[in-house]
Amino acid sequence: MNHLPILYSFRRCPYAIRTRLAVKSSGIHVALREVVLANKPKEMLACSPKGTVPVLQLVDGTVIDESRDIIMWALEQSDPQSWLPNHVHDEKETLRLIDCNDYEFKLYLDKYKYADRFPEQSIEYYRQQAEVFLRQLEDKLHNNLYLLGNDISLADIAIFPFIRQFAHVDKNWFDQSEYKKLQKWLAYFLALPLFNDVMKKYPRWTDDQAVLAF
Ligand SMILES: N[C@@H](CCC(=O)N[C@@H](CS)C(=O)NCC(=O)O)C(=O)O
Repeated sequence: MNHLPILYSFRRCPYAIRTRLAVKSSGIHVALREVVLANKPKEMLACSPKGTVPVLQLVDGTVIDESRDIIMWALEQSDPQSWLPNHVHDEKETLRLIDCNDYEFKLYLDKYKYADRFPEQSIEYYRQQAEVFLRQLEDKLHNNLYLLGNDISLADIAIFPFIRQFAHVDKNWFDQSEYKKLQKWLAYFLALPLFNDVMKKYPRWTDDQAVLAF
């Protein structure tokens, strides 16, 4: 019998990072199970056969296996930092930005990161395609400190782990790029205690391990 919901996670996965940020911010306790993607635990695959992290299994057996749904599950119960949008306009813009991140930017990010596996185009081409999104974000940050205004919101939290991944592909290129506001925005999130908290290293979960309350 589990007393806590179980969160299957992988430390460096940007979908898992944004989910851990929301869960941590909500103050809801879960049992963390750190997964190795090349060797996923059968318990995780039994509850979510599609095999992506993050996966949340609630105490009543309900499974939530999309990062956005887990984020909403957490923040709708408790949102002490007011990340959820509270106007229809902000809600639409949040969704638009996260869709753009997840369904367009992420495709080019993967090709940029693993350009040798996609020889149809050059690494520069993939980076330029990804830059379309960077430019959008940079424009938003010209008027505001954060993507939706002068307060941190779900859009920032859901997107910065992906920009972090992009920046790490070629740190020198990113640091010298024209995206000055975005560089500062990213640096701010990387220095947040909450981010460092959710990036702590945990050993790979095995079924004889004591519960790691997160
Ligand atoms: N739409 C999913 C995407 C999650 C996803 O793709 N996670 C990657 C890791 S970053 C994964 O688990 N990939 C499966 C694998 O590499 O085997 C979500 O938002 O939760």
